[in-house]
Amino acid sequence: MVSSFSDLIEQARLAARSVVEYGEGLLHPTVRLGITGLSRAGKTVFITALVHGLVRGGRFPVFEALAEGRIARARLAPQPDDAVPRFDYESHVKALIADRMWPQSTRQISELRVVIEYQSRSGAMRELVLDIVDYPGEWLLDLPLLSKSFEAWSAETLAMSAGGPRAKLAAQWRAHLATLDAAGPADEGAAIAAAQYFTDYLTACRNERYAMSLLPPGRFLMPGDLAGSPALTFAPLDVAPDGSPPAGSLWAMMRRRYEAYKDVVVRPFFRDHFARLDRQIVLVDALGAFNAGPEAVKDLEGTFRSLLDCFEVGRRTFLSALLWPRADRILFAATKADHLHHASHDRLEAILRRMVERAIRRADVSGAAVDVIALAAVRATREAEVRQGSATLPCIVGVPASGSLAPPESGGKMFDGMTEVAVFPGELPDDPESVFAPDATPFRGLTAASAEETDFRFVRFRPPPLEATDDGAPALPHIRLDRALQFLIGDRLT
Ligand SMILES: Nc1nc2c(ncn2[C@@H]2O[C@H](COP(=O)(O)OP(=O)(O)O)[C@@H](O)[C@H]2O)c(=O)[nH]1
Ligand SMILES: [Mg+2]
Repeated sequence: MVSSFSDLIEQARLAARSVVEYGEGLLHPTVRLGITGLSRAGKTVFITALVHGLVRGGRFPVFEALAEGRIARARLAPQPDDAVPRFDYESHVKALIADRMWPQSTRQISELRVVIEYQSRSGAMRELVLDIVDYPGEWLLDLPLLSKSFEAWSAETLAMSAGGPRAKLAAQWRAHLATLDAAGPADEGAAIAAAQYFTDYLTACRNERYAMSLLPPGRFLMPGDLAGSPALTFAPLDVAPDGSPPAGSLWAMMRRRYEAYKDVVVRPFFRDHFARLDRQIVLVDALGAFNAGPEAVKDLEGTFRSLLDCFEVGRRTFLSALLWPRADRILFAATKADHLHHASHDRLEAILRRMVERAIRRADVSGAAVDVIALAAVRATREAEVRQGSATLPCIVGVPASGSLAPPESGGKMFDGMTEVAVFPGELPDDPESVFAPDATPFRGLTAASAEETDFRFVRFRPPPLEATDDGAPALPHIRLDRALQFLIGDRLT
């Protein structure tokens, strides 16, 4: 539904752009691939490994064009958008391969263009331009705000903060909220305090012990150059979902700023970035959620619903068939699967599939193919069976990064960054349903199994050395990265 003049203008801008891009796409077939996920989900590592594999020839048996020997060359090229930082591929590769360190984390959008020269199945030489866009998942999760009033968002945010582990984390903010008079006169001091308490609550939720994922507005956690601006100085109020504020009230002020947030942050992101994507991979640190326990798993499922809603928001807001739907493939990927024994990779995928299917049933994503995968863009571990008494445990072996704390059982010493350790990573349940069963024995997290097993949940393994591929070129080991690549661009290289 076109609801306002500004939406009309936006539509016109989008239409103009997509006509231009359509024309360019005819000359140079292009795929704009969005890589998103919450902070630390694994975006930088994923892009670095993917581009390295394309440019240097990784071991990608499931990626057909490469496996069939039809890719002549893949090279980096200057990106099309002048105002977007370039993805710093060279530094990230150096960190990963030369230093065997994980790349520095970044908290903003970046872009990289790869040109793939390939032979089509009919024998003709062709080029596919792959524009990779790395953007924070926190921005994506803001999109549903576009179709939500301040009052509706307030009610929803308050309801969510009332249950589970969130209730405790929200206590201070809610106590402050209870002192506010929404209909009373606007007060900058109250707005600043409320925004601060609210931000503290969101930050606490994001703590990896809880691994809560569903936390709009995203810029509250990564404000960038908007820190301190009115568009980021608001918070939910306890007001009627269908009410409207008296003039000059705190409520009116909060509502205006909420709308400003949408204008300054959410709409430009939608128009300049999201609406232009052809394909999308959403990286999720699902293991982080499994480690944190059932509440985080429930939260993760809510996140999938929100994510699918995001793809739906576009359709509802912008009707033109030329513009929407544009993203025709969406892949949800659980990252860091090398933290599990391979016996659990399929189980992880099954649980993910189950979550996403439940979400798809509610959101209408017709027009886009949706799939799920469990992968490790960089495989930092190998597998081993370790005897413990009469039993053998399926373990993973890797080098913990130096400094990361060894578990208390080993005397709390520090890892030296050189020595391998074998870890029993815990097992996911065979039956995905059992993760969601409300009664019976609910899933308690990966390492809740038994006491003699050590809590290695937060061990960070160092990146691995390169391994030689069949043709001798050294490549980064991975898990199912080639399958992701096949789903995302394989059909464009036939
Ligand atoms: N073992 C392993 N760890 C990973 C992998 N991908 C990411 N990580 C870990 O997750 C951290 C965050 O990854 P990064 O790509 O920077 O996340 P981003 O914030 O989404 O860009 C890294 O520093 C690594 O410790 C992977 O494939 N395997
Ligand atoms: Mg990053």
